[in-house]
Amino acid sequence: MTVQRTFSILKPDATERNLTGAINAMFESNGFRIVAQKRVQLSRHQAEQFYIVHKERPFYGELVDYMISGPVVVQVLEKENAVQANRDLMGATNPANAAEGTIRKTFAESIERNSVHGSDSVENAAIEIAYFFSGSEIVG
Ligand code: IDP
Ligand code: MG
Repeated sequence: MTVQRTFSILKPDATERNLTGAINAMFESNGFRIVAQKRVQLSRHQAEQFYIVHKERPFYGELVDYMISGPVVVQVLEKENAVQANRDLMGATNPANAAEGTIRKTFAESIERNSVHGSDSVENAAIEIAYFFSGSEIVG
């Protein structure tokens, strides 16, 4: 196992319900270190580019509207095997299918308003981290 970094977003449904501390507590109690974090309002362009892989999906337009509907918290999380470990802690995309104890089972409102984003591969983690953070903003 090697220490990895993954990219995380606390989505607008989480900031709206004042859940940023509760979700961060789940990260920290599960051994993640939050090595970078900032609260931002995404522009439409940023949200469109971030989710460009889903451009052809029927939910793309609504997803972009949702992601710019309020502030988000962008983060870098560090842990051994962080990418897969965070996918496991987040739970399934649809909270109806998410396991007990996962963030999405605990907090998500719907398949769209599912509280958190987490990178799905080490390669995408590096791309997503670089999209939002400069090297000097990440303090391990
Ligand atoms: P993930 O966040 O678990 O990796 P993806 O399939 O990459 O899931 O989808 C990105 C985001 O798009 C989801 O987290 C969710 O907010 C939204 N989304 C995914 N599938 C649907 C859907 O069928 N309807 C509405 N929104 C969706
Ligand atoms: Mg995804």
